[in-house]
Amino acid sequence: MDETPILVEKRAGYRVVTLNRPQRLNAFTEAMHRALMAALNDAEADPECRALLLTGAGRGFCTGQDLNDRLSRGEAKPDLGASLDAFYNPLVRKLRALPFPVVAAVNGVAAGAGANIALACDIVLAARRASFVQAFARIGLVPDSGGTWMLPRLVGAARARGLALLAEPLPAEKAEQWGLIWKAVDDDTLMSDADAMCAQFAVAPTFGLSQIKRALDASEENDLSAQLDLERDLQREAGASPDYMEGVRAFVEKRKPLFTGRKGEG
Ligand code: T3D
Repeated sequence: MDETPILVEKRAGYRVVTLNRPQRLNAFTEAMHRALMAALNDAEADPECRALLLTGAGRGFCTGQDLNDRLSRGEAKPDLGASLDAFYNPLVRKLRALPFPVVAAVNGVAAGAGANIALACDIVLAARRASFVQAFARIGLVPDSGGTWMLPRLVGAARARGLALLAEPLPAEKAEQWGLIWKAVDDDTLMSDADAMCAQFAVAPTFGLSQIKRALDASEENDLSAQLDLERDLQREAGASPDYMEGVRAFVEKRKPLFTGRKGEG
């Protein structure tokens, strides 16, 4: 079952990365963590890769840590802090820092760290059959992989507390209504919708989009004055990119822009 825990497909300008342990609803083992991080590093190093689509094989997206894995290896008292340091935290940091948009296509249940890894992606599309479960409280744990940081910011304090303490599944449509995700879509159009979005990103001004990611992430900590300074710095760099000039020329010439995605010289 674990021979290829991660599948990678290269498409024109983007990659599809599939969590591939469907019999366990794509729960994480160490091998899957290592393969996923390798796939993300590989995508980052490829200048042709301008977006990434993350999804799950089978009927689930991802159910977080594989709860059988350590028991079956006889690990009675694992250090979960060490596990977060080694695997989950670097994964969330990497997803946030990738210099192109990451789209999560949540095809089914997303539970525990699986839910929060989806939420760490830039855009979350979810099939109507999907749900998001902060399953941690059911087994005496704390929402991790950024859950306690993202939930209150996305849905507000009251709903964050309810989701974390009650650990009830939140259906995709309600997740959209609450602002937890971008959109709930029909089950059978999820992948074509996510593909279309990545194809759009694959011809977008990628460097500019990476600056947007940086600005929005920094805004979580900055006051307005610091954010204005950051916007100035990022805008200076974006304005020096060839894609900015191409965008302006295309607008004036009433044609479609042809973006390189690159930062440009200097
Ligand atoms: O440990 C650390 O390193 C620290 C980090 C922790 C991060 C975490 O993610 S902790 C939270 C771990 N995840 C969970 O607690 C969720 C466990 N899963 C569930 O509660 C349920 O599977 C769901 C509510 C998500 C879905 O329920 P349902 O009824 O749709 O499916 P199911 O029958 O429970 O699951 C189908 C199979 O997948 C089943 O196996 P079986 O009986 O057919 O052989 C089930 O055991 C397996 N499975 C699902 N999730 C996991 C899993 N096996 C191992 N680990 C899982 N997380």
